[in-house]
Parts: sequence; structure tokens; C-alpha cells
Amino acid sequence: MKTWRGVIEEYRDFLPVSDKTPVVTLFEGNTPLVPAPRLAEATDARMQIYLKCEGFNPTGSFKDRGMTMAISKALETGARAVICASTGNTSASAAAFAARAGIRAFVMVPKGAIALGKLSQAGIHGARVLMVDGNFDQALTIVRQIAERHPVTLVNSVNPFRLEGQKTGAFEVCDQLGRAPDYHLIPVGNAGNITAYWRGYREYHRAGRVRELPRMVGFQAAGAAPIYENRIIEEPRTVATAIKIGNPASWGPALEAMKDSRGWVDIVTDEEILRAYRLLAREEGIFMEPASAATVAGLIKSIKAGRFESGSTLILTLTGHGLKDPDTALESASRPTTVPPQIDAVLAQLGL
Ligand code: AN7
Repeated sequence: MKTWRGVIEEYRDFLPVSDKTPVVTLFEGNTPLVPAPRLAEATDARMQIYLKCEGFNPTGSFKDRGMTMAISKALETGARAVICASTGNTSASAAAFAARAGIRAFVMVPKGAIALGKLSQAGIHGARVLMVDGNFDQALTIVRQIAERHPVTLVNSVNPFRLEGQKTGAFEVCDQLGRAPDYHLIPVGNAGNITAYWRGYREYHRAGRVRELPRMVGFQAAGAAPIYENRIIEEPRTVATAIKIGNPASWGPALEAMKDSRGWVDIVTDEEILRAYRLLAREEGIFMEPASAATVAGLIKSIKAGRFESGSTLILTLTGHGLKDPDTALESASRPTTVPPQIDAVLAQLGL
């Protein structure tokens, strides 16, 4: 049996690493590509729909692909500390990989707008966590300035190594599917991942590994849709806190990815996000966080609008695990019922 070695070793030829790079890995990547037959039926279209379940990464999100690169390269240049702003998943991943590397992590998250699981991860891995009384975009501005002036490496996706690592998601999809899909659907927050996937597909195409290129389709939450609206959103709002971002760092490259690939960007409301969130959990047995559900909501909206050619193969990146955000899950599910410890009372509740 061949053991998975993490994305740097598995895709070394495509990554800017050398013999001198100290590889810091939690054996990220190799996430399942899960068919979603009920979703295809429910949406009444002859599509092949697959879910790239990135919540199965070691810290529960796709961020680990970029973080193994960012932390390894930081270590290569002798860094002893890293810093990031985050809506949660980046901070969890940075904290874990910094712990693995034996260096410090400083993370800044928006107060009151980060899911419980993510906050607990950053803390338990030993990061210094600062909660800013403001939003993600403000936090990012601050950490960028700090990293320019102090001996600490910025590991947000403005760090080019992050996207290099994240493009391995596209390589895996091609390896698992045996081809590139016709469409790739993905949620857009700071806009790094859509940029990275497009880069990955193009590199695999150029290397002759696949013959096709997908159309890249991005989804933003309606209250946090700067790219769709073509303006900075000063006070973004959405239940999907991971993508509550009003001024994305990779705005330009993400727009290019969608244009070059003949894709598009669309929005989904919080109501559509939560409906898709419950649907996937109940119909497919897959629990993802609300930001990932934005993609499923986008799929349903786009199918209704007839935007995909029938018979197409679609990949949806489900970016983060549902356990990241237990509060939203509890609010979205039916309440548990308290019963006395008596069989009759239990049976009465079960209707058996
Ligand atoms: C689950 O952690 O920006 O468009 O600071 O956690 O590449 O930013 C998270 C983003 C989608 C959006 N889904 O990806 C952060 C952060 C989940 C996320 C996105 C994020 P990008």
C-alpha cells in the first residue's frame, strides 16, 4: 500500500520547493471526491455532480494545502513567527502548522464573527489570538503592515506560496476524475482558492495531464459580494462567516480566472445557503460549513436558470467541515426533546 505523503511530496514537480525546503506537513490533501446522486436528481438535470470534500483535511478545511507550503517556505527563510488575519479557517490552519514547525503564530480574527470550532482550534494549537473589534478586511490591513515592518511572515493568501499549495486541489480533482470537469463551482471570500484552482487546472493542462479546462464559477454571499457588485463592501453581512469579506485580496486574479475560463460569478442569499446546508446534510450525509453550502446553493440556482450544458460534469469544492460551526448547525436543526428516563415516555416521543 502506498502511503499518502502530503501535497508537497505528492506534487513536488509542480511546486516551488527544493531539497533545502524543510517540509512541514500534516499529511494534508488526498480528500475524497464524493458523487452526489441525490443532489443531481433533486435538481432534475442530467449532470455528474461530485463534491471535493476539503473538510476532511487535517484541520478541517482546504487551507491546509496552502499552509503546508507557506509554513515550509517560511521555515526555509529562517522565520520564527507567522501572522495572519482570518475569518477562522486560515487561523486554525496557521496555528496547527506553526505548532508542527515549532514556531509562533499570531492570528487576528473579527470579534463575534468567527465560528466556535475555528476559534477553539487556534487556541489549542497555541497561537496568540487577538479578536479585533472590527471586520476581516480591517484585520488584514493591520497584519499586512505589521509583516512589512517586523520579523514575522504573513501567511494570508497574499503570500504567494499559499496559492501554490492550494492549486493541488485541482491536480487531485483531475487525478481522481481522470480528466478535468466541465465546470468547477467554488465559494469566494478572499478569492484565493478560485485563483489557485484555475492555476492548477492550467498547469496540469499545459503539462499534458488533462485535455480539458473547466469553467470556473464563483459564488459570493449576497451581503458580502464585492466581486459580483464590482465595489468594496464596507460592512459585509452573511451567516457564512468564512466568506464575510468586503475587499478580497485576490479580487483581480479571481475575476481573470472566471473570464479566462468563460465562467461567471453569482450570489446566493443566506436563506438559500442555509437551505442547501440542510439539504446536503440530510440528503447526502455530508456536513459542511455554511460557506461551503454557498456553492451548493449556487449549483441549485444555476441549474434552475439553465446555466449548465446538460450532461456536464460538475465539481463543487466543499471548503470546510460542518463541525467548524456547531452554533449554526444547532440553530438550523430541529431541537432535541428532553424525556424522563422511562420507556413509555421515550416511545411516545418516537411514535413507534
Ligand atoms: C470554509 O480563513 O478567508 O476565496 O481567513 O474558510 O480563498 O478566501 C476563509 C475563506 C471558503 C473562501 N470557504 O475562500 C480565512 C478565510 C471556507 C473558508 C472560503 C473560506 P477564499
